Amino acid sequence: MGDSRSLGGSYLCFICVHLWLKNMTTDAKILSALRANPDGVSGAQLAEQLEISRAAIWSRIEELRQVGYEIEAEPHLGYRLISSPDALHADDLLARLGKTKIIGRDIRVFKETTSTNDVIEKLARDGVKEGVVVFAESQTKGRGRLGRKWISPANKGLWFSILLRPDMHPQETTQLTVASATALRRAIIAETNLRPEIKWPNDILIGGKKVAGILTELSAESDCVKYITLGIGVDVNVDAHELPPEVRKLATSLKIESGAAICRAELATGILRELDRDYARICAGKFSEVADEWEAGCATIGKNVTVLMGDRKICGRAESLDDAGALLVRTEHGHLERVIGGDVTLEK
Ligand code: BT5
Repeated sequence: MGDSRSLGGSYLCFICVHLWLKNMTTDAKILSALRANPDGVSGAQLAEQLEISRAAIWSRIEELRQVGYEIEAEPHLGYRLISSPDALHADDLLARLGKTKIIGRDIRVFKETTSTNDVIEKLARDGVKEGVVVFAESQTKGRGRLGRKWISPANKGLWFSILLRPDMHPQETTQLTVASATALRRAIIAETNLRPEIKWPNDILIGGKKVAGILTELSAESDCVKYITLGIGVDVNVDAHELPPEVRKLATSLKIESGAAICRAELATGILRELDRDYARICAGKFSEVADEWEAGCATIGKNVTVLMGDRKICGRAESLDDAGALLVRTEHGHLERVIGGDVTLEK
């Protein structure tokens, strides 16, 4: 009984991997095979695995070299990946990401867009399935909340958006911002030796300065979410001089904090993997698990805060999150206020 269950499991797993490989482009499959075989893989093996001719493999390898992949070819060892370019490539991101449930099963990279959230909105209206991720090397109209500007220096950060179609009420969507913050924090910790903190609802801070922001935009009909555009900006290799002075005071980057440039593709796929995990937890009704982790990594809980919501101002102590991801603030008069948006300032 035990045996047949586990056989069934591995068979299903084999089908999943097979489908995942089938959906990959030839370049993604080649990069995936090169990464899996750091000592080299022969043209014949690649040709057999990918079911195309050796000449076709050679011509794809040439094209990968043209876009900056350093691939060595040795008569006995075959092809070996020596280095990858810093530029983001959809095929490479797919190959590095491996299999995920939803997030990242379709990845698109643009050299420049207005805002990656705009591109996702168009894809959403065209009926594209959830999970598609759009990266841009630069944005001409990157935006934050309430029409604020998001500075996106070219080739230096991760500026990307994800299309989600969760089965949830519009009031619950703060859960997704909370989940994104926990996923971002985990991925940054895994990729660097830094200790980022979360500031409710959408900031990741290092040493009190902002290193990443999240913009969750919602399209809803009556009581139902049609789709969510989850936009994430991470200052990866941004140098201080690339930010305008007013932003420089409040912002930092992973490179500034760690003193070394970070591989953007590795960080990007780390974030997508973590997001996929947290999105699955939320869809399975396990938001409380995510919320516990969020509270453990959060700079807001237990602090005295001032919250500005339009022209309303709430002062008090941030106590916890509720089931929908709203922040519960105990005011100086002892009332518990439920905060679902606005700007939070941490008081010293
Ligand atoms: C945010 O808004 O923090 C959400 C940022 C989301 C950006 C991503 S990039 C991909 C996707 N496409 C988009 O167009 N947007 C998303 P908010 O909490 O309103 O913070 C905005 C404020 O952060 C600005 O007013 C500046 O003070 C500051 N800021 C702007 N650019 C920054 C940067 N690169 N790094 C850190 N802080 C920045």
